[in-house]
Amino acid sequence: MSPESALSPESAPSPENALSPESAPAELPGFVHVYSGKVRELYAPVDRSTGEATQDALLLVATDRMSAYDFILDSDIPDKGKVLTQLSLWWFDQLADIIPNHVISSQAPEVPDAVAGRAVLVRRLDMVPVECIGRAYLTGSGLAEYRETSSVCGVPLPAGLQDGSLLPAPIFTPTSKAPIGQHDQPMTYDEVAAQIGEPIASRVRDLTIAILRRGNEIAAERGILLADTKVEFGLDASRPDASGNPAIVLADEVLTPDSSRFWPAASWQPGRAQESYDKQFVRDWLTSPASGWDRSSGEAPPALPDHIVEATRSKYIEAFEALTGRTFA
Ligand code: PZK
Repeated sequence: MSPESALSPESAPSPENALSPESAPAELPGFVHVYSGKVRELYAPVDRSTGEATQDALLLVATDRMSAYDFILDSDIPDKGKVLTQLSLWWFDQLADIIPNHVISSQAPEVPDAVAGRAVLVRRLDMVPVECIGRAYLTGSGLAEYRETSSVCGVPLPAGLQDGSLLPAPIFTPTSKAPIGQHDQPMTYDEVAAQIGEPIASRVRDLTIAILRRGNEIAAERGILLADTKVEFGLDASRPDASGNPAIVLADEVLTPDSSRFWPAASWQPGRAQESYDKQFVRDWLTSPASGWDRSSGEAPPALPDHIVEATRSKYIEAFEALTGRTFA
């Protein structure tokens, strides 16, 4: 994923193609479309008896769309939506002892056949209005901020860190949720606490770090580094915790290549841009003379040739299989 969009997959759609006909959401009988992200769609189930949208559930649908350099590409990556949905579901299970998640069902009959494998019916939560980002390695917007301030989101860091450096300990670097088309803004922990209150702020901070640590422990066994990740939390008032407060629930997708940076451990080398597990072929081709595309032109990139689409599809499947130890069916 492009360095600056990896952690904000729902932000900054290209104005050129955001409203193009091919990105119009599919009609799903029994559901009403409520929101389009860059690469995903959100629907609400229609209550059979009232004919109204239900208030307690949502259908999250992952498409095969791919973004690179802040553009949604014209070429879909076959099976990308399924691979990322199945990976996210696998991670929810790996994290279940750390935090409950929003999944109600990932199967029929709750999930319609038209989106089988790439959609999940989830509990509708009161979303925590902060992008919770954890970083184990320094890169992207975190690196840019460090070079200007020696800190990231108010967290001071030692001198001498480079692109890709392992941080002394994982850090919480939250951002505000920007309106679509704009980039999310860094926040300090104190700003988060002022916005959502200290008890919830400290819990989402600690949970974000715990998820990042667990993700890295598991990825390390498979030769993969997890540089950083964005997670989203919601509050479930229908599930009070021991103190009677709404439970904090893990929402959205988790630890996928669209929400996280995965690096092959074997080629990790601080001091340069790291190889991206999923997008390297796309980036290399788009920035090569073969594409005829000038990144600085502001124009939308061209469609990808079939061999780049196929190589990219293979990388997503390879990441799924390496991390989960399962075969992608
Ligand atoms: C929610 N998004 C982002 C995801 C999109 C956009 N469990 C929940 N309850 C209430 N709201 C959300 C969730 C979740 N997850 C998630 N926006 C709202 C998003 C997928 C597709 F278009």
